[in-house]
Amino acid sequence: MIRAVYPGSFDPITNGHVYIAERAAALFDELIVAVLHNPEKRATFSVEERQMMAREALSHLPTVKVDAFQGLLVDFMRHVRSRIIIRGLRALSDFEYEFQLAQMNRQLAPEIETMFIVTDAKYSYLSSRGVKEVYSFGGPIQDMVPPGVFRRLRERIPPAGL
Ligand code: COD
Repeated sequence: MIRAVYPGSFDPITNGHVYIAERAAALFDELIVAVLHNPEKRATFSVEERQMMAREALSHLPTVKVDAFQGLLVDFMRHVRSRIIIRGLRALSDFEYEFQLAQMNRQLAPEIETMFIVTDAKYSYLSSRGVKEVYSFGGPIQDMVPPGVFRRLRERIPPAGL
């Protein structure tokens, strides 16, 4: 049984994240979407809300589980007995950050491999931060996020001119 982990902030999950989870779920027996709980960093949504939105958005994928982690990713990887980290790549600009993360994780845990999945062109501009910014200025984001995320964003951030 091969289990992979797709870690991230998912604040909130976007259609770009969903796409990567779908591609990874097709490759491995089980995929854990691992939501980072970082008490020192203020997120728009609590870790519970981020997990709930991810569970809803990925409910069509029976082999995908959603969990949360604190501290080092490699400790979580060992805890859930997985040796594959999945990350998504949108553009060359992602590469430097992702490369550093992968090298750091390899230094910490040489047995763990980071694998990258290239996004679909139609999601290459999508980020959680971008979605929140567009929404806060009244831009349409319905096609960028799952319906449950759209609903919760409306509750959290007053819609400006939507
Ligand atoms: N299309 C494709 N992929 C996408 C898209 C999109 N539109 N949007 C985002 N992604 C990819 C990102 O490139 C990333 O690979 C992944 O989805 C998750 O993205 P985010 O932004 O939600 O998550 P990040 O990048 O903030 O996650 C960072 C971690 C939580 C993985 C990292 O900070 C971490 O591991 N922290 C724990 C502490 C640790 O272990 N540190 C040591 C390593 S430095």
